[in-house]
Amino acid sequence: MTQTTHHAPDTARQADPFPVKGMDAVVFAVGNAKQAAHYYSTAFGMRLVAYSGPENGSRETASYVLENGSARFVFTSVIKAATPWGHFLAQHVAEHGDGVVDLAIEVPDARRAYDYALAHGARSVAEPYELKDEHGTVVLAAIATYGETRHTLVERTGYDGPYLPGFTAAAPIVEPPAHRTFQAIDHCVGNVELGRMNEWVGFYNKVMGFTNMKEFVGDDIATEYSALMSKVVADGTLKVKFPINEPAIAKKKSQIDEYLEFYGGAGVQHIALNTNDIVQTVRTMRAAGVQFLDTPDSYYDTLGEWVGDTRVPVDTLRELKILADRDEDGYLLQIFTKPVQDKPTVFFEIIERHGSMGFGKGNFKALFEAIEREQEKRGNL
Ligand code: TYF
Ligand code: FE
Repeated sequence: MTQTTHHAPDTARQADPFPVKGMDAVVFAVGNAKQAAHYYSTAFGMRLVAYSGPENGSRETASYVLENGSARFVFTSVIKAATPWGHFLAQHVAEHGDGVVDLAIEVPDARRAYDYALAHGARSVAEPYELKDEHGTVVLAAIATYGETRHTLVERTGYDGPYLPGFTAAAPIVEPPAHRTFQAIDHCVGNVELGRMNEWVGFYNKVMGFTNMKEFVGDDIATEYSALMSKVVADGTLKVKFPINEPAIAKKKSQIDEYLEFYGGAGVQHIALNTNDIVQTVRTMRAAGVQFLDTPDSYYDTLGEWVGDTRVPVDTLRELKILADRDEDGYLLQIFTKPVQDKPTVFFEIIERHGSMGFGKGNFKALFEAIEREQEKRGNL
């Protein structure tokens, strides 16, 4: 297994063949976008900012745009399919349940990014096109990634509307919580089929010039307890980070196999969200009814010995079931929701970083055991 550093020198950054500004949006196709918008407002503390639907000229789909800091989620559902896009969304929901159709990336030049991607082996799903209104012009193009997921490349330089031309500004559904629950997308994780992780890592290496971060789960850890293998690719500035998981043949049925079975193939597994105050965030979200994975008390009995001092006392971590991990660069605090739909597929992570750019490797054992307890409850282990 190879290991490459993620600290790109400045000269390499200037020569970045595929510059990105960051994640533009995570776009979900769901059965009921109106209710999803309500859940992400009331339970996740996001703010509705834009809408597109029959009232403003979109007869086929309804889309709700929610934000929290720089994190943007779009929830789309089909009202009455009429075009190939509407039929695709309807089929996506029928086949996969509620899930992510698009990990949209903001780029300085969408045509250039698209041309580079295609020249390096990407499959096109939408040639560059422009959307215009009184707020300006947005250039978009899209390429396929794992499963039925795509990356739309979004160039919004000079555009000052609420999301995209065709959307109108919308007021929050409820008053957002006094404490901001999270403010950015940290990473977006994909689950791919057995034996295909390296192929998809290679895809991001070639098509986007992304490099491998040092954290990975290899077959050593996989057979011991995780039942999955994982590698992380990121752009040179670490603004966009995509871990890729595949199932491993281990003692137990992999959580990745469970996902692939119920999702109906490869797709987005979890979205991690940055917070500056995980304690307040978890209190707010728990009070609003969000369910998080449980962690046994035994984890906290020994935590202080190896993780050292963190901003949050161990007793508070124990009370809220927050995990902690430390590496040579610092530490992180993290927690995982249970799946947010009836299928055991998409879930979320809340993460507070203090120096560490890792993914919680020290927690993999406790985390994967917690996931397996849930798998067992579902009869899928
Ligand atoms: O993104 C990560 O790598 C961590 C750990 O099924 C992780 O959040 C990896 C696989 C998984 C759940 C969490
Ligand atoms: Fe994660």
